[in-house]
Amino acid sequence: MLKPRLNNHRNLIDISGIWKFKIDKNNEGEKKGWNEGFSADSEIAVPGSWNEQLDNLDLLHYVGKAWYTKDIFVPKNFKDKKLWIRFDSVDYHSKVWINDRLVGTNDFGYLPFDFEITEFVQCGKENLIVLSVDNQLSDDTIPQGINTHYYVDEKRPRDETFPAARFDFPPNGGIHRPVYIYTTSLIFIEDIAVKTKLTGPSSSKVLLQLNINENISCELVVNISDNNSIFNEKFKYNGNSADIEFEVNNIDLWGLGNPNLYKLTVTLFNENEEVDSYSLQIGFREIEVKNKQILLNGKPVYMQGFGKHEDFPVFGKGFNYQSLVKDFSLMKWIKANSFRTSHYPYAEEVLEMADREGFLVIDEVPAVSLDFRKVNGGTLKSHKEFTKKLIARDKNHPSVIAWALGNEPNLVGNPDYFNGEAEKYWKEIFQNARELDSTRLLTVPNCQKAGINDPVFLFSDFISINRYYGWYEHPGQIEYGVEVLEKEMDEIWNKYHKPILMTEFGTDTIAGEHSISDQMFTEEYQSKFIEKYIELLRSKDYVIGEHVWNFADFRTPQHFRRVIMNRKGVFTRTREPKLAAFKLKELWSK
Ligand code: BDP
Repeated sequence: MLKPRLNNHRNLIDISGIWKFKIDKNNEGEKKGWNEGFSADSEIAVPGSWNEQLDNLDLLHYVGKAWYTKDIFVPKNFKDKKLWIRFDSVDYHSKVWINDRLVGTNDFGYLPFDFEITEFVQCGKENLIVLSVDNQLSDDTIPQGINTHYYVDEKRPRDETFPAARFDFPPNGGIHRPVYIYTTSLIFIEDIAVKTKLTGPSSSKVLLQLNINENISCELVVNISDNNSIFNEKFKYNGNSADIEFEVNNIDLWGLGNPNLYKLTVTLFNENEEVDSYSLQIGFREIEVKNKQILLNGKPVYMQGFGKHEDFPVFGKGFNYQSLVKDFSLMKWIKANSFRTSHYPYAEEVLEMADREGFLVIDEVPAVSLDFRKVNGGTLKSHKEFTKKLIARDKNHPSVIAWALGNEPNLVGNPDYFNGEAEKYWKEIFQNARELDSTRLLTVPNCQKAGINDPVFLFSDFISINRYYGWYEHPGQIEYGVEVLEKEMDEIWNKYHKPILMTEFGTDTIAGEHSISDQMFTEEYQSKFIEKYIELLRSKDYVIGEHVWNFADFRTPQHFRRVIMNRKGVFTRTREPKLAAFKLKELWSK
């Protein structure tokens, strides 16, 4: 489904705000009929994680079930339309009832889901919405979950975190992005996919793939404009999907520093009556890998930027416009030109801003630290489905240049990872993604424990590596770490002949700690580590970019390795700069 928008044919109400909330530690809500309504423990802000809002309920580390409810007034004039509810993301599993009737379930966090609710709501009245949410992950969810007893079975009790997680960020729960009620006409445009292919320095082929909700014969008007209309034509078609191809001329390409965008509007006519229209921003650009380089519109680009997280005090993983604006403003200040949505899809508003500001984005499927001892048919199925949903949501963003189909598989360093099964798995995951989108690049950031024989390298368009020599390995020895890294990078290049992006490198740094000697955790150590790594990366012509880990400090599950947060941020969690921020600004301004 397309992102809901307000126009002459579509209504839209944002029903975020204050909802009622109840914890369901014993998973008894459904048995007790909470879907019919319940007496709440508390109120809660939506969007937002439940973890940092409700200290009186002690939810900071809570994993399990919780319930949300709200009475929503649906106006009379929504009658005679199709009505929908949309959650931009709920983490993780959720189930939705309206007026005590089950509307649907969703098992994919970090991504939007819509349910048609025309038959469920009463217009001109209050309607009771109830939602149950469960943030317990399992072997076959993406990302995979873990239970504390696994650590014992796996004989790695010292890895145990609380809450248990296979990754280095907390498995927060809640309604993390806005919730909408919206309408469409009875006949409406379900989806628009825009594919462009440059045919010259200022011309492009355009392939529009449209889905209409019904099999009809009708007319479509396609308009593309900036200030002036550059294309306007009528097309006739039959059925419920249409492929329309045409060429546009005199266009300005989308690129770094000049993110030219155009407004595409599709208007749908049925029996000469206008029944729907939808507009979205598009850009014309081309991305490819050639020999040692990555080319944007035929010219080499070097990526400088960050791996990030959606994480902010109190909001947790909840979307908020303030940190969206703040993070882009800091990225512009520091002269970053790109980032990775580590380790999951970010809010669509982030990609829209990247489109407008001209940032390159590597958009990540949350298959983070897949443990192949626990990978099963269900994991593969969820992974493919997740990829499909992500591409369906983000396919029209010019800023998205690549899909990261996971991050650091085999972080546990299991030797069986190399027995051929994982290779088969990744082959299928990459093939699936290529069939869904042949216009973007594919990669999976690799960890040191999977090493240079990681099967993800075989299928990637460019190689992504996360390395911490001088931190986890060879602690305190930056120069030696850089030597080890250089050897390994040369080896990777010689083996695969694919350009390399450094997707993670960094050191935990406590803002305010200083030292004249190389001393881990100080601001000077982080700054020097980053400088030395960048010096090496820039000396290699097969390196296509550097993404520092991380943009900002972020909360983690509890473990003796972490003092509340992962402190590898160049900015603190509240976005104050550390010394390294100034170093990066200097290096990235060159
Ligand atoms: C890598 C992971 C990332 C971690 C980081 C670290 O990709 O999620 O936060 O290392 O340890 O393993 O700081």
